[in-house]
Amino acid sequence: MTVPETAEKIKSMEIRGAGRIARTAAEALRDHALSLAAPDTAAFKKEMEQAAALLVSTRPTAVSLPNAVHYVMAGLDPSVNVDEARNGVIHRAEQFIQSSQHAVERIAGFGARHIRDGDVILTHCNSEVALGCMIEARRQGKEIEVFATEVRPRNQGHITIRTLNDAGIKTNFIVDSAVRSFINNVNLVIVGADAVTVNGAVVNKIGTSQVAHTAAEARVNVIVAAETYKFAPRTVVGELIEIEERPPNEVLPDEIARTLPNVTVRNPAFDVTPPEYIDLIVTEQGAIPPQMAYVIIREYLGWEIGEFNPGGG
Ligand code: RUB
Repeated sequence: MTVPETAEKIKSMEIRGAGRIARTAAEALRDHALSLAAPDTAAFKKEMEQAAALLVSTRPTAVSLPNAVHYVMAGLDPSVNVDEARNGVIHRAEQFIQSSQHAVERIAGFGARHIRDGDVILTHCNSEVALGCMIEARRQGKEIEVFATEVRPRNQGHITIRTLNDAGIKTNFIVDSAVRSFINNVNLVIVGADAVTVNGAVVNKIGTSQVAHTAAEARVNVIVAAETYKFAPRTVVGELIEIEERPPNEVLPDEIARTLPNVTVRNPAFDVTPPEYIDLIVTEQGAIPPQMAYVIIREYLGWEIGEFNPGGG
């Protein structure tokens, strides 16, 4: 798939979910590097940077995307010949894809440890790592049951219930607004993340903060499953995560909206759950309380407070 094709598929959400978006972007950069007929390293670098910028511009919230692109592009050494520069990019892209897949597997293992036999788990949206934890728990023989939300407006819950069904997990499908009605039937919430900030706030599908708030009120633990590349280094220097606002017609058909001139449809795709509502973030490096997010950013993404690098990811 070409870079513009990949960018279009990420934008239209044919490819979605923060981990998949990151791996697909790394693949697109690898394939672009392979096929580029650049006369020299400077021209190669320029073309690669344009491709990287196009990919990063597709969806603003999932930090895994700029983190992946930054990781891959760091393999491009401008001081070597064009073939060496090409190999550098290809190598880093392969490394990212492999370590991402490995991270997803490790998180499933770590997350499953926090799931007990008989647990009833609520999940929101469609997260491969959150689902990975549940599927691994089931594989270990734990009898679990899941409540999965619908996830308006894009219905990612439909993907979630198919995956759970196929894994043989007893599942209840509910509308988003039914979370509070069922929270007392549940004893654990597990969700994924698009971004984790330095103070341990989690950015995930719109509605996650309502779910977490409801869980906190009911004293139900909330676990977030997130690879380290979902942690946002630039929040260390005070940058905020941009919340993507998607087209109104995802929520209300244009033909109805047209008849309602006084109505504005707002469609933010993500929201921010404060660290107070989160008990644990499970990463491939182990489980941490949200307050330890800075350690992940420093140790695994190599960002120190005070080392502000304007060109970095
Ligand atoms: C997806 C979403 C997921 C996270 C984590 O939103 O909010 O919970 O991306 O997913 P969208 P994963 O459907 O708008 O991309 O664990 O698969 O990376």
